[in-house]
Amino acid sequence: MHSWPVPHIDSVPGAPSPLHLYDSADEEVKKLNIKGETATMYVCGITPYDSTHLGHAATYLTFDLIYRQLLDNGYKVNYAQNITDVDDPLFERAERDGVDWRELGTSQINLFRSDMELLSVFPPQHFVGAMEAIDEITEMVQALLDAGAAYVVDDPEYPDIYASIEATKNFGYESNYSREQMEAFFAERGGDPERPGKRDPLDALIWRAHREGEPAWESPFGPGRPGWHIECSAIATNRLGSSFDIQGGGSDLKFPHHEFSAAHAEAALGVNRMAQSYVHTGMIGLEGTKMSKSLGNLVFVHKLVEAGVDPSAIRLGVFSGHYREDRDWSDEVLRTAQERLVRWRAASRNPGTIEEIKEVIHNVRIALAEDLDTPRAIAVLDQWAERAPGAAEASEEASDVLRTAVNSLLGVRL
Ligand code: 5CA
Ligand code: ZN
Repeated sequence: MHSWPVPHIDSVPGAPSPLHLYDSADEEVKKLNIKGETATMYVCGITPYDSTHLGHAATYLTFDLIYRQLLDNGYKVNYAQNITDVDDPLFERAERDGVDWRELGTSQINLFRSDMELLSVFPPQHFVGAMEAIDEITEMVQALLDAGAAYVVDDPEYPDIYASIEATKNFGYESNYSREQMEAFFAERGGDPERPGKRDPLDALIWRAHREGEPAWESPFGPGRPGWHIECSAIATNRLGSSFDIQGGGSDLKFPHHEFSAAHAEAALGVNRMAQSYVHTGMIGLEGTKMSKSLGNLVFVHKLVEAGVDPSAIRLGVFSGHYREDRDWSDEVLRTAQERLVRWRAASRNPGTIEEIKEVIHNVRIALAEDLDTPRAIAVLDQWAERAPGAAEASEEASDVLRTAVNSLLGVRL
């Protein structure tokens, strides 16, 4: 599927700082160890039944910062993202609104693309819908069956296929959750612990046999549609290889989704660890409650922009908190970001000497390289803006360098 245009950035003078990120599996901040000249990143994409809200935007903005850090460090980035364009929430919403679920998906994917473009988010080179990936998903289901890692439930009417939680020895390494936590999250987040015929209540669905009224695709094991986790295992590993650098998404995907995506891929492809780093963003809420489509407490990117909000202010608002913290979006967060943008823009017209600016950029880079410490990077720029105008005469070179750095590293246009 086509994605959206690549934002323009220029290279930033001075030395980059190697990127360190918190890995949920190893539970520590680690230096990314990239082999060769290309970093590989997969980020779980949207389920397109409602428009992009600030929560989704914050997650994709976080991985956009990672992308920009990798570019600054001289790497190419091979980036893949899925679209869960076949799933129950889509069918339910389409039914409720009396529209075709495919049309609903298409319209929301279009909105997502335009929101990402408005926010100057780097697009994935591989933007792949589940429907486009049916063949590769059925191949992986077959590989799991062949390896004895999956089984068909004993139900002649609905012969669904499940992957066994015992298929990989290190299952659980990604989330580090206890069995109790796994059971709670599995039931809460789309799992079916009560399904009769499963060997373990936590076994995950990888192929759902056709039900009346649901879309279905032919496969060697009968008509049906893919389970959720295997969609990401197949789309990621077929584009990035059986082991890649970063698997990303919101913290709500830590379990079961990322645990099973990794386990399915590892069992099917015979690797120990699908991703070097599992990176999770905190949940954005509104007045203390997680923003979610099912609750309807949403702030939409395109509505803010239509109301005249500068996308750079949205980025600054999101980056004013640390990406791993659950945090609220509010009018106050937005107002503070808008005021900051005005101050920075004024300061960038007379920013100080080129030496001062290089020091500021160095400190911004160091903050971002330490697990994307955006609050600290913003504080560095706030201090600079307070001091400027420092020089007696405006330096065009200093203005250019400062604007280039803020645009390239943070995606904020001054
Ligand atoms: N299609 C699946 C992933 S394969 C999915 O979770 N879709 S989603 O539309 O529900 O979410 C898209 C991305 O936004 C996911 O990475 C999810 O973790 C993230 N996300 C959802 N809600 C929030 C929120 N309130 N704050 C931050 N990130 C969020
Ligand atoms: Zn996913």
